[in-house]
Amino acid sequence: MLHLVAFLLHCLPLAMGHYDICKSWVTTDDGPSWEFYACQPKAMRMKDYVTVRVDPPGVTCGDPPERFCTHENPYLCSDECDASTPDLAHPPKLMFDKEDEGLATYWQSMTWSRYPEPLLANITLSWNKSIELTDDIVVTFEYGRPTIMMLEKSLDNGRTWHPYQYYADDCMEAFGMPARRVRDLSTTSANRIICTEEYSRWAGSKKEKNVRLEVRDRFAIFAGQDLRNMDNLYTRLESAKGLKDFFTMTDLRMRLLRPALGGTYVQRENLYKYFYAVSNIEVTGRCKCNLHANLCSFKEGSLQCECEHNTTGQDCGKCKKNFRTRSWRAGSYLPLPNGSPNACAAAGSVFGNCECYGHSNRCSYIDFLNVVTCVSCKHNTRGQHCQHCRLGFYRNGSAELDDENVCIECNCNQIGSLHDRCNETGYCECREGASGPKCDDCLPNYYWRQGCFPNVCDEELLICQNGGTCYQNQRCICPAGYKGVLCEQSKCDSDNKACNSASSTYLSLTLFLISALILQLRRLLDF
Ligand SMILES: *[C@@H]1O[C@H](CO)[C@@H](O)[C@H](O)[C@H]1NC(C)=O
Ligand SMILES: *[C@@H]1O[C@H](CO)[C@@H](O)[C@H](O)[C@H]1NC(C)=O
Ligand SMILES: *[C@@H]1O[C@H](CO)[C@@H](O)[C@H](O)[C@H]1NC(C)=O
Ligand SMILES: *[C@@H]1O[C@H](CO)[C@@H](O)[C@H](O)[C@H]1NC(C)=O
Ligand SMILES: *[C@@H]1O[C@H](CO)[C@@H](O)[C@H](O)[C@H]1NC(C)=O
Ligand SMILES: [Ca+2]
Repeated sequence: MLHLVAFLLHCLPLAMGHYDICKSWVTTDDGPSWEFYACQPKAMRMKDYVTVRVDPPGVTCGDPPERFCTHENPYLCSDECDASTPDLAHPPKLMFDKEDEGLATYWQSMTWSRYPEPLLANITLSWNKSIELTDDIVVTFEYGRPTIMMLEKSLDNGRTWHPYQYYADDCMEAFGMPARRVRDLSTTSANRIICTEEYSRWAGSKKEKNVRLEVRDRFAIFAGQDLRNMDNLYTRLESAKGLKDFFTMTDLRMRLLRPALGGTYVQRENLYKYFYAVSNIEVTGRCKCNLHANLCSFKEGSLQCECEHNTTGQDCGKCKKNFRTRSWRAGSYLPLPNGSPNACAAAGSVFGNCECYGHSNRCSYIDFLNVVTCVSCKHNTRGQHCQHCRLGFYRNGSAELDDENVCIECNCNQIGSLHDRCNETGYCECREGASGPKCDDCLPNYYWRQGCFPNVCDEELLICQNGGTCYQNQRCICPAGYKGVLCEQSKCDSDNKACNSASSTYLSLTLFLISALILQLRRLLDF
């Protein structure tokens, strides 16, 4: 019995208890029926489902075979890496295998023989599925931890990447960031991206092998040190902006930027002791199923949520066909303890048969028209069935009507276009002189300046005369002595007096002005 209690206590934080059933058959006064709850799959060892890629392609050791030594034994370089000999090869898959007690198997890079060129390697893990971390990521390095590395993650299968955590023996020097520890973060900074020095300092290659991304410590900010108050964590995950996403990813990339040095500087005469060796990457997490599934299975090489609540998709991210009366919503951890399933509803279950293509949660009966219509169409749609796009938006012809992004903003240039509307292919109606789909360009022989205006001058027909230069098609900058739109007029032409040079004109003009001024002053003083 005591054993069992100890076991349960041990498992509690990892399993995180609740939300493990999606529905149950209950008997009420009205008879038996299904009751639905928010639900999520159990945490798993995610390394079992990952595909890995190591870059650059030739960075794995052993091709050609290479000798290496260790920091503890720097001059006994008898170890060998040979990709063609199974016993001596160190391929990437050894970062994810099951290890017999005491016998580490590891991926290893080539040595830093090209010093001072940096020794760089990327290890990219891809799940082709959104997953949510439930425990620390732990990367185990044999022969010493890197002195500089960073983690990046992607939420969109590797299309875009974001920094996740920085690691260095000197954060300021390596990344220009002050060193921080997760333990010092507060409730408002729980999803801050930090640089830590805790896992990069030399402490002997056998003693300190692990580099962590601390998930538990971040959970503990809300749930307390032993993660007892999970209710508070779930409440925060639901309400704090960006917090859930912080623990979510589809891909993880480790960028190894400088290997263990075993001291303060690199010994050029023995570069065979500098390299990376990773024996294990532990990622504990669950499939992200938007609280609509409690099972996640590995099918055809990919993880896939087994969706309930009439949802579908890899992450249960949309409603099944014919269940789109309401727009799709993720389940919610709240209210505690069972959450809200936010299930998709069958067409016809609300107000007869009013289809809203998933853009509205509500239908309303309009008495005098005797019609049922969708209320507050979202996603920039409008119409009785939310089947049209709002003004200023156009329909994406290749998207289904129930796609959240079916209406695309016209984005007409406010100055260049006549109005906000555009045609079915997104073309706006342009004012005179403007062109381009959004009317943000000018036709030839027009220039842009808060709208399109006909060129005043150019290099072809409207050439500035008498050595004038054309300024941005807007005006001619005339040399002294000439004026007119194209500098075509000599200033002397209009004077009756013959003027010899421009400067004499200016001089006489200046003299005239000064005398006029003196005259004015005199009048004022006399007054
Ligand atoms: C590692 O990935 C980054 C992008 O995240 C890229 O800029 C860099 O060149 C890659 N390094 C190597 C060694 O492939
Ligand atoms: C990723 O998962 C999707 C959905 O399960 C699947 O259709 C696709 O083939 C997978 N892609 C790869 C590269 O495995
Ligand atoms: C999903 O649809 C089925 C079939 O119509 C129905 O029996 C079930 O109750 C629905 N589930 C939810 C959560 O609405
Ligand atoms: C239109 O929808 C299709 C299918 O969903 C999508 O691939 C495409 O990117 C969309 N086009 C635009 C301009 O958003
Ligand atoms: C939209 O306008 C552009 C430019 O005037 C035109 O080429 C295109 O054919 C129009 N598309 C439709 C569907 O009318
Ligand atoms: Ca291993």
